[in-house]
Amino acid sequence: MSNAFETILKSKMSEQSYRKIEALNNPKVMEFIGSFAEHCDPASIYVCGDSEEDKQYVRDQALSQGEEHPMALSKQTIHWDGYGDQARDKVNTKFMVYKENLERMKSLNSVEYEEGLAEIMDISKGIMNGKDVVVLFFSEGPTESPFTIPCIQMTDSWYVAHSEQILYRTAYNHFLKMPESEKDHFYRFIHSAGEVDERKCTVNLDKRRIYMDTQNNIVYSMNDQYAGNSIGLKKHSMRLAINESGKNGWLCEHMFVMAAVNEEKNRKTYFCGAYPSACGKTSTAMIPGEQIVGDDIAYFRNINGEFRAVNVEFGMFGIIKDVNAKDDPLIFENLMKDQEVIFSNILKGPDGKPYWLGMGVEPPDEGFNHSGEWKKGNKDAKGNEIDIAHGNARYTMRLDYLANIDKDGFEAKDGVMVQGVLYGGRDSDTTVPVEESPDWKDGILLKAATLESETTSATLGAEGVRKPSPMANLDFVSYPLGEYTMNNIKFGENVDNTPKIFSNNYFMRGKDGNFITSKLAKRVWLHWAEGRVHGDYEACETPTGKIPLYQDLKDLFKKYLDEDFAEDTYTYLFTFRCSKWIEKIERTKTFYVKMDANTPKEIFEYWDATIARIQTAKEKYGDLIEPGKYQG
Ligand code: OXD
Ligand code: MN
Repeated sequence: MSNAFETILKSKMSEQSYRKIEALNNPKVMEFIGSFAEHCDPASIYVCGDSEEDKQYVRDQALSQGEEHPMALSKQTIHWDGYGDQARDKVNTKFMVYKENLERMKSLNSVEYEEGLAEIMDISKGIMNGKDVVVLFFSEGPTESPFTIPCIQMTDSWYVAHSEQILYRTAYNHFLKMPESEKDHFYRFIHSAGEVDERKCTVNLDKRRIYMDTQNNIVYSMNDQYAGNSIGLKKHSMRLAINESGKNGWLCEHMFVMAAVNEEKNRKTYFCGAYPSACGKTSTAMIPGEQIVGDDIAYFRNINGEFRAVNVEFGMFGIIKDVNAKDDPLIFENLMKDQEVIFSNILKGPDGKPYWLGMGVEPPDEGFNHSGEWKKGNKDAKGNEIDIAHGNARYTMRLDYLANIDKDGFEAKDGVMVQGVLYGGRDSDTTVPVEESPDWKDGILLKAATLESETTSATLGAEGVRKPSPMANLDFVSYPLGEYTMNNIKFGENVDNTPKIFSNNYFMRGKDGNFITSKLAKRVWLHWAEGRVHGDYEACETPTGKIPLYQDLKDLFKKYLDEDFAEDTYTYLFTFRCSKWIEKIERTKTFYVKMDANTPKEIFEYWDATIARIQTAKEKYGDLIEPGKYQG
């Protein structure tokens, strides 16, 4: 195939690499790689296939180029992002929007298309100068399946390439087999860490930009390394998929996929769940005794009338803080084994071992961490003492190392059939630990759209502020929130087997300010939901849904935790708090108004009708309605 970029690509590629892209016979691939080879001007370009040798080459480069460092265990490595590049940069992550779409997109962080393109092209001009670059082919979801979205990543960071090889399925062969009619449809990600210092960390953080072109499915990420900013396949691709799914009647959600296992009844029930950062998402997906399919991103499709889901990813990029032998034994045990793990932004001790916050192990007083050479008591430029590790430090690891992986669900090309969807927020005084929604639409508008949380160290900025988090997906929704909310309603209503929706709240506090149940109680709430899916339990009504009966929870606490669950604890936890709920819905309404996000009138009418119903209930039963008292 002769092409306009042949000369430049041949000058930067080995013959073998050039042959690999030529074999794809795809002008759009050639154009993508060729045009950025010209514009960003790397020293060399390596094209990765799916082979084990290619994977090994990437790992070796990540070490030899100094972006990763060896640990005491031979297969583990560590990477540090720059001190100011430890979380997603929300301010500089923008949608590039054509003029005619600017009005519709005004509630999202956007830049006019030509202006954004000019800025990012200016920043990226020659940015890869002197660097060795790698091109990789991946698939979101299983390859060659109804869910597959093929993707290409071009990056000058071998840490980014290595991370993606752990986190996603490689898909060079998928690209090779693409039929002519599909050759145009893939996502493109161009990334550069930009100029790096002697620690191989990005220098020009003031020029950090993540610009997303959802109209042409391309994302430009410049001058960053933190994976949430740099890895195309993760949150950038998610925004492209949310946009595409919104137009084509499927969904991309910020959700885990898991199986609740009921051994007594010999059944497996698939749940998906969305929880804002630090609200129990991973720990729910990892409940001991259940099985995990994925921990972060799910695609939903209507396949022959069935609500089916896949985990988009192959690995996990998990928050490591508080992972310890007691609270997260399955993950902890894997982080202690000699198998492929990339640690990021934790401490490498003088013994070459990893140390992090909440590890449950006494850390050394010195070593290397995200600040460089570290000693206990070291302060940063602002005078703040530097901890042994960052609160948003991570581990990158294959999911199938986990003993609790649901192998069938993980590999299934048609995904798994979902029967329950969980939405969990963090709230100390309003929502009950588990409540079933009367139907799908109620679930989206009262459980999903009303989700709230507190900010955590996963994003830049202040911690501990209460904030709205509709569907736990706000950072990634790439078209107006009101339209997205309607699409969620439509998707569930259009399948034959609409799942039940449940809310979760693990953070209700008692009168003394302490949490009421142990972390393990999640298993009980999940198994009540599992039983409800199969019609095993009766429930009592509240103005917003259905809650468990005391006796069923008492039995479940005994069965799963061998604990006695007291009736007064049940009454306290499951009391319906009228004023608190009205305030919560009012906050949601205010937020949707503030977002000015094409929210249909019927959504506001629904919330007003719910508030009126709660108000009537309050007049009839009082502000606090104990379980069993409400009769509609
Ligand atoms: C993540 C995030 O890292 O949502 O998954 O920030
Ligand atoms: Mn996430």
